[in-house]
Amino acid sequence: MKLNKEIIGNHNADLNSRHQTKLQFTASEVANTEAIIEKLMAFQIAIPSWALGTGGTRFGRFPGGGEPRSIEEKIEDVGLLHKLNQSSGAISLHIPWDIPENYQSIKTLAGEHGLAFDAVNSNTFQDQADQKHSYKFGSLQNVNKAIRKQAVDHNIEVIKHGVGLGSKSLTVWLSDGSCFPGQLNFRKAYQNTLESLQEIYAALPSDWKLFLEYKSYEPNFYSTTVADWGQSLSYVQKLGEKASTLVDLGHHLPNANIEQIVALLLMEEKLGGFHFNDSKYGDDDLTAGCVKPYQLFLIFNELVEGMDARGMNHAKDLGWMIDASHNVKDPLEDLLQSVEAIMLAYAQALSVDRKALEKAQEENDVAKAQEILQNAYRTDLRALVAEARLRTNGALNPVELFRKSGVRNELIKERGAVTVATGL
Ligand code: PSV
Ligand code: MN
Ligand code: MN
Repeated sequence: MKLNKEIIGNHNADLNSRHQTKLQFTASEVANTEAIIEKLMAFQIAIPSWALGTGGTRFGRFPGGGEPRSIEEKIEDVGLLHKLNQSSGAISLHIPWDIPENYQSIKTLAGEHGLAFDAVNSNTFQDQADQKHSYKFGSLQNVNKAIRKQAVDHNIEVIKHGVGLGSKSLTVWLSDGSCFPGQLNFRKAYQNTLESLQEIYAALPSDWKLFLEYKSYEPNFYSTTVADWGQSLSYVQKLGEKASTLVDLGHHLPNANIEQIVALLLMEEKLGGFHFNDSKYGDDDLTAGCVKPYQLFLIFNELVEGMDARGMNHAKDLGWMIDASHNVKDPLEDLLQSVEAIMLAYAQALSVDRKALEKAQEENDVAKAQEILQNAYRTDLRALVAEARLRTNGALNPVELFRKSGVRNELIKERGAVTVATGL
């Protein structure tokens, strides 16, 4: 047992008096602290199985020690995160980086850690050793029907794994596109992709959802067949009710107004969920909120505004997931930091005085509207996020406890000093 209630309890007892002072101050500054804490307590963010190892880039990879070598060890790692923050209660698998074999025992193990299975992800952007056809020129868009069929069959296989584990959604990200002008007939590529997606959609169980991720470029650098939110929306509207768009924060062209995209997708009832991460340049997959925390807050501001208006539940109605990985930090510390940043942005958005904001907007009082948002963003709400953890038996300071309790060393002893988790 790497972390138990006693260790967490002692850590909290040590930090509690300082925490209470901060909490009281925050409560004196913010009107609705209890309501915010309650929402935070219910909030869960799924952890991708591929973020549990050091990510690497195409230039090199520097694996850390004690990385998980199997699905079981990945579940154990997410279980550790969840014990620390009580907000990471789901894991998202990527097939075939993960190949679940015995559904029952994997489900039992996840249950012991209090984890559910979030969206399953298909992979038609790499060739696998046992694969008949190559995806070099695309998968669902491919000019060759046999290749399209292979990619469709793979997605159906992924759905079957998800059904075995109790997952309720499939996320499709395609690297399909072209590298040079003239390589692709755009309309044919669109049509082939649509027909392939329709076949996958037809295989979805009735209570499942399909999320279609978009990305403006990479690995194809001239065109991408699902390049932006408008293109994703055009596919999912044709697919039907169970299909919606997934917003990965790193998949936009520079300076895109992501919060406006979020508002429009919500309005169209086609916002399926998120891959949270942050970036300076492109799809950098950095820790959520590490470069542009104000943007993260503005995105949550639209979510709170748009979802509350239609009675949606933030904890249940959208797929919230992290999609970040990197070369230089302990992946578990990084994930704890991402979850914290997301919770904080959510708390800040919940603290916005909506009535006052609406009034300022109706009166075209630009400076006032800006003041309201900036005031919410600049008020330190970290004590509320910590309090939500305290009330759910998580740790007041997860990163500090992770370090102090020597969890990584225990993992290294158990799994080895050089281990490579499966993933990109
Ligand atoms: C592609 O860049 C992506 O964001 C998709 O979500 C993939 O499934 C994931 O990264 C793989 O790392
Ligand atoms: Mn993603
Ligand atoms: Mn990405």
